[in-house]
Amino acid sequence: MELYYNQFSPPSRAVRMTAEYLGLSLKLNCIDTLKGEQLTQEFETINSAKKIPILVDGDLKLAESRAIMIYLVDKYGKNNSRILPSDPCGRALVNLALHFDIGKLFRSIEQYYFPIIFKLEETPSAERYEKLKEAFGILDRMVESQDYVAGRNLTIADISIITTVTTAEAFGFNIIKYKNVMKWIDRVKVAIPGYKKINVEGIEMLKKRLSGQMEN
Ligand SMILES: N[C@@H](CCC(=O)N[C@@H](CS)C(=O)NCC(=O)O)C(=O)O
Repeated sequence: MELYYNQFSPPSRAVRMTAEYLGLSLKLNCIDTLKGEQLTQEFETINSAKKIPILVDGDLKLAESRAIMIYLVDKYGKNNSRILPSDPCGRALVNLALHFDIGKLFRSIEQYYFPIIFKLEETPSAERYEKLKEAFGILDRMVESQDYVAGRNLTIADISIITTVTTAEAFGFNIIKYKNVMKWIDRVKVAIPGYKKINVEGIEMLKKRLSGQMEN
């Protein structure tokens, strides 16, 4: 199985940590999106949307990190019903958290920070900042009365959301006042195999790249 990825990319890191959790080995092909390597014709034949991550497993070329994570557990994760429950109720809660991540949390981070990072707007949007804080408020309440985002166990939703949250932090978002999120981070980072090698190293590289970019 091959993964087209980048260490800076939060969804790529989520897929890699899921594979690590399942004990799967992936052939890693690094795509430098800042150099536009995802825009080549060769890459377009793998993913017409020109985005990473992409998993190639035989004839299957699969985009969207959350779809990839579900596929990996469904196909290769025998006896891993904890990380993605097979009962409808448990799975619904994981789906809920994954949809919250892509539709609200990651989206609000992207909408607030990308114009600042890529210098597209002169003034940061106060309205989008409120939306970002609202999303973190929802996450904080999600982990107020349960240890993980979808219940009592670590699931792929935690793996996806931890990459989103740590990316927001790298962009400069202050998460300290979200007390339940802070406690959840401490639980999640020790529960995910390969967290340090994959997520921490990726975040450190991202921070270095961002500070270089800020200096330009
Ligand atoms: N929802 C997608 C997001 C994919 C995505 O936006 N990938 C970024 C890197 S994190 C990318 O490939 N950007 C290159 C571009 O937009 O040209 C997922 O979770 O896989």
